[in-house]
Amino acid sequence: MNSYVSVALIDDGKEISISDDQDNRMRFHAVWLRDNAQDPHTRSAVNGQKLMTVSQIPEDIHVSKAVLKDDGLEITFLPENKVVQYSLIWLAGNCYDRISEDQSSSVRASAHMWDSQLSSQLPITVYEDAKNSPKNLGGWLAGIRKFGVAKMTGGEIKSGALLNVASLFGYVRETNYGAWFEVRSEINPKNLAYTGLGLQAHTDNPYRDPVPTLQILYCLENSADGGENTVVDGFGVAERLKEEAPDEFQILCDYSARFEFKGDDDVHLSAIKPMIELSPEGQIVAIRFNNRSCAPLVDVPYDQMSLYYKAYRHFSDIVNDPSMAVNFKLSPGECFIVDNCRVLHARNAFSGAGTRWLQGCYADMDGLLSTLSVIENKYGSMDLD
Ligand code: NM2
Ligand code: OGA
Ligand code: ZN
Repeated sequence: MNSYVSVALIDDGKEISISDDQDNRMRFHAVWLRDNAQDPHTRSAVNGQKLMTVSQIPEDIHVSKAVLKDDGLEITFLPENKVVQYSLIWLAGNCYDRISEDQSSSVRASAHMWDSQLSSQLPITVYEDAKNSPKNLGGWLAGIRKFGVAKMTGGEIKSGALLNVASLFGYVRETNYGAWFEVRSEINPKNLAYTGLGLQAHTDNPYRDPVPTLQILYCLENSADGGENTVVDGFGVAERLKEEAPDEFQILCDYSARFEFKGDDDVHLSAIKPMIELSPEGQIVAIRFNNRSCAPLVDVPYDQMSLYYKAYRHFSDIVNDPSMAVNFKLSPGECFIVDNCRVLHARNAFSGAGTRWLQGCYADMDGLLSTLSVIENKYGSMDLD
């Protein structure tokens, strides 16, 4: 840790500056410090939740005194005349006084992009191992955080067994398709997934807001000809589009597409969202791509429509590029999970004498990341590198 040697008030105590022996400084605003006080009147000692609202902070809040003590900082706030202790490690860990943001990557910090080379390193574990070992589970979940996809083998070959996978890390998201759904060829299919047709790589349910952020597809039988699965890193596709044609990348971010599903008489879902969604910081946060569920695009201005379609086709061509794809054929008792805001999944058409029967369910990333965080707080980082 740096050793901090001096603290100074700026602008009559509306800000402070803490300096180390190398003359590096961290500045903080009085209102930020007051809002982030850790004392039991500001935050519950029982659950860590904040007890006060921002309106309760005096508008003229300022620091009247700031004193370095061992590895802490003691601040006196006026007009409250309130004394609060801060740990310097905590302040350094939460410092927002940076010269410039690291713009090196435009995707989520935890995401490592991949292409077909991931085949040999796809995160994979055995159900019983993940169930019995928090570290094994943690490693698998960290793989999902990093690559947005993982496989699991050794599950029970039994209807509903996919729910055991979901409960390793979180909660199923029930939808109009049920808590889980049968993915097999049906006579009057309410969704093209319930046929033997091939499905271009896609994200599920872009017609839903919010979209399910995870999907599990679990194999019970796979003896038909075909029916192999493919996964593609949608962030990687978007990044490649950005490199190959920045204006095309931008137009898929700038205008909303429309997605819709009404294959069932009592369901009419629709959402107006871009195919590439960026955060306010310009990082890719979600991809929505599903040819079967695109509604007429009416939010793109007339004079931009040609470019939009050029970009949409280019994105689709990259999605279809075999150099981006990881392929596998699931066996009974095996499943894969995808980050449905990032990784696209496809299947080849299937037919013939055998049977193909998968079950699927949705779940959410918040629960998965929470479980992973709890494991990491106990055992340390689960990232391999
Ligand atoms: N199913 C499998 O998003 C989609 O419509 C893909 C979803 C029907 C739940 C298929
Ligand atoms: C789906 C889907 C793939 C498969 O159900 O959403 O994409 O392997 N299915 O059947
Ligand atoms: Zn799907």
